[in-house]
Amino acid sequence: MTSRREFLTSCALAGAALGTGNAPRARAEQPGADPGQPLVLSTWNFGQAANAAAWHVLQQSGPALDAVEQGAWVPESDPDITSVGLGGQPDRDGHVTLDACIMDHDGQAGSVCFLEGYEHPVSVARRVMEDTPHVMLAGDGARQFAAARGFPARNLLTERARQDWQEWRREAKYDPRANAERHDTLGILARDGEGRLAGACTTSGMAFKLHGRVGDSPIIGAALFVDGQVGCATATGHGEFVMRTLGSFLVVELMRQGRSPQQACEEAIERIAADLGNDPGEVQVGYLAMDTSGRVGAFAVKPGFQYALRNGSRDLVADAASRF
Ligand code: SD4
Repeated sequence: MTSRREFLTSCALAGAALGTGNAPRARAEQPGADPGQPLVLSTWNFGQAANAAAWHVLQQSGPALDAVEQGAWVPESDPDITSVGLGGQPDRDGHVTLDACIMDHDGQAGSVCFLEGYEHPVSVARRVMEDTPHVMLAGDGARQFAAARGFPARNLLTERARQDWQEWRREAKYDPRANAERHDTLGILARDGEGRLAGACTTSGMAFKLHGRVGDSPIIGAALFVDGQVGCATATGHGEFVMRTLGSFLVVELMRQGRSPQQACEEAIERIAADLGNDPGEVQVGYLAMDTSGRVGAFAVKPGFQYALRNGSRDLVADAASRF
């Protein structure tokens, strides 16, 4: 007996092989960096500003870990980006709750989830990584930790986000919004001049989510994974689909087995697409990856996913190819 998943997987792979049906729209390798040169990649077009901050660190021979943290600060502090940090849209009950993580080239990782009232969750995550024997702190514990480490508390709910929330409440239906059209999570990956990799991910998550909902962004292996000997990957979009397939870990493991970053991103998206049939509907997931030699991959469930790349000669925003 063939399961639905096996059936969809075999149809999708047959379609891709024949170049018919829902075959990926493009399979070109993405531009990368010259061997040995620094490189920074970020999700979405707002990642270009994050890349600029990260690039500043890399240009001064700073470590990739500092670069991704500094890059993540940019959307975290930007009140006009309504899906990260200050200005992020609140949950169903009006709370801005943040998820973030950071990972280093040697496998060290730190994470916070369901954190309220601190503008830079990525830095709180870094302190979890560097100052504690733990990987992840949640909710009130994360908040107490941030306070104890001297991070300044701040109300992150801007007037614009509050108005959006009130408008949503007036519609009187409970329908968490995945805010893909609002250019969601920042995932940022960097390689420094020493060849060290690092990554970070930061978000306010799905708009108007259930209070307490945690997405993929703080989950090591879901929205971020770094292996200094292989490569690194990050994810954006509908976190539940990324969490169920542990997408970034999958991308890095596929690179370990010999896939290029592009092939690895496509195969990880295929795991998700196999369960979507012919129509992804509202579902969007984008993966972004680089390997230790500076090759880059990017692929999404459907059109619209952009990523930003910065290296010595390029500073660009590109459209990722997609499965549908
Ligand atoms: C999450 N991937 O929390 C993040 C951001 C998001 O629609 O919700 N995007 O799932």
